[in-house]
Amino acid sequence: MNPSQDPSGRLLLSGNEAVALAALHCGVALGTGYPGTPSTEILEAFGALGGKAQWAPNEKVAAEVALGAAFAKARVLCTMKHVGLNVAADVLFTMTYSGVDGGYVLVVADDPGMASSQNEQDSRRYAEAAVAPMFEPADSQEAYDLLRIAFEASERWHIPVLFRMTTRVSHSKSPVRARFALGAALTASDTGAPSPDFVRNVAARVMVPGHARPAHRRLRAKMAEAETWNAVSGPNRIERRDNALGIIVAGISYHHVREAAPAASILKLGMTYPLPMQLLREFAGSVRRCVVIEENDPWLAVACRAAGLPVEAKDDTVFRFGELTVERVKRILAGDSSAEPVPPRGKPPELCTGCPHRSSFEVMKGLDCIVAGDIGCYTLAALPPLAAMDMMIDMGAAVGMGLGLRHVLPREQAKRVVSVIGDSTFLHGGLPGLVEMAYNPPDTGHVLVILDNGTTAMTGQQEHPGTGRQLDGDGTYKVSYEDMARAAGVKNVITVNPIREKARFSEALAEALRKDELTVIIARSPCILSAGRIAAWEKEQKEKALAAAAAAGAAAEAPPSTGCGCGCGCQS
Ligand SMILES: Cc1ncc(C[n+]2csc(CCOP(=O)(O)OP(=O)(O)O)c2C)c(N)n1
Ligand code: SF4
Repeated sequence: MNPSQDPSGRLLLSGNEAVALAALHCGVALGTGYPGTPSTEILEAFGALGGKAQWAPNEKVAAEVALGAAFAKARVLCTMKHVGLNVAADVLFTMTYSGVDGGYVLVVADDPGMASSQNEQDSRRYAEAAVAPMFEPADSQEAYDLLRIAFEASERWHIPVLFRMTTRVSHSKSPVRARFALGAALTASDTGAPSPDFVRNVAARVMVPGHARPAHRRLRAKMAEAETWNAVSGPNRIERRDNALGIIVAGISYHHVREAAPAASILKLGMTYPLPMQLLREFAGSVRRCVVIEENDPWLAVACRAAGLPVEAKDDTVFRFGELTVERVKRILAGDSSAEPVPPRGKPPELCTGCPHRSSFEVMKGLDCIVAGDIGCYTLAALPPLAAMDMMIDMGAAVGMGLGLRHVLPREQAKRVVSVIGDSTFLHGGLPGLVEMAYNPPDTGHVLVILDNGTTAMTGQQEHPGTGRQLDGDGTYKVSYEDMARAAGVKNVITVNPIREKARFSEALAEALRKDELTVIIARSPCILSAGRIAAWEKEQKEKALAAAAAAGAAAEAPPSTGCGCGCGCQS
């Protein structure tokens, strides 16, 4: 992260960079998460700024690591994309009951329009369902400012809070005035972050029914307080202009509204759960026509109407889909739901030339496999010309879907079924599927292919537990897919290079499909975009190991550096 600065000292930052800088300036002790567009750069930038940032194997683990840190009174940041919150939902729904001791902000980045996602679910529904306060910035400055407010709210009500970004806010750059200079050395009194400390509180943290029942009541009481606070002191503002039209808005839609309807009065919300109902009521009653403008679901409009507010909403048959734009906001305000212009089709994405996934899918296509696939660069194998993947739903689903097909299909079809999953995706959500495969094996056996390209390529080549490197590139333990497959109970475990050993791969897969046994094939060859970086890192590690071994050997031969100098080993 190397932002430019204007003469007045403002930094040009993306929303994700602004969150990272704010986290540093709030004294966040730990940033954890799992990559996913549009959220990925937050942790990378936080690490680059000097924060302690680490990738977890999946979002649930990330949220749990963050929870442990927050139980120890630390300020903690957890990042993920919207579908990641599905994976972390189990811990989310109960950590709002338990509460936290330190500030806990879970940043969730939604993707209206699905620029790079499999659905356009709306995380505001999670705030309401899990009962977690939610903040929503409209641009980078707000992302920077609101993060501090979010930490303060988390510490005030001892509750994890959600911080909803959307693609446009995450990736657009706009000026930010920060509280501290870039690179400033900050103390705890600058950041306001408390020192980590563990204090036993079993009743609050062990969520057995006897503790969870009062915890639920406590949570609802906290929300009632939070709603009052939000209406009186929350990060919301009314911009009074013409009272003929008033617009209720949050997030990026605010900027579209300002351009589409410059004369309108606006209630701009920064905290969208719990909603400041009193403020909404006053605003709706102060304008002649009141319209809610929002991307994704009609969540805000439905909440306002349920409270009896006379607000208009967008036409959901048209504007529930995709991002809003200035043009679309003008159409909503004009009540124009006519067919929208269809944007020209861009060039479809494809696997890089020389990508190892190409060879792997050519092998599977050559054997007429029914492919239960997964999410990653390799999903592109579903598109022509390869057209070699039959299904993709969510991370880790390849294994379970393949097993389901095997259980019910007629034998001749079942014998063609292969589950295919990337290395990062396998560690994220595929491991329990591997265990299921050995626990409930189909009569025809099954074949699982793990595409080990040594990186999380799709989201920008992040590290994961199978690469042997941490987020900052430091070496760490590297898990073995071969050992995991054997430990789960799979008899046939084969490793091939899908490019250099393509014929062997094809023979091994054909043989595995013939047998009524369980087989895991690890197709190992680096992503070509990462190969140079990985090779350079491995070379550096080897050189370091050699140097360390040489130094250790020299030390063993040399007389001790302290002592009498006679070589006797005395330390006098
Ligand atoms: C629950 C969830 N979290 C994150 C993502 C974003 N995402 C899509 S695929 C992927 C991992 C891809 O890595 P890998 O399986 O190694 O395949 P590669 O892209 O390297 O081929 C990620 C993080 C997602 N779609 N769903
Ligand atoms: S980035 Fe890597 S894994 Fe993705 S298509 Fe290109 S070579 Fe293949």
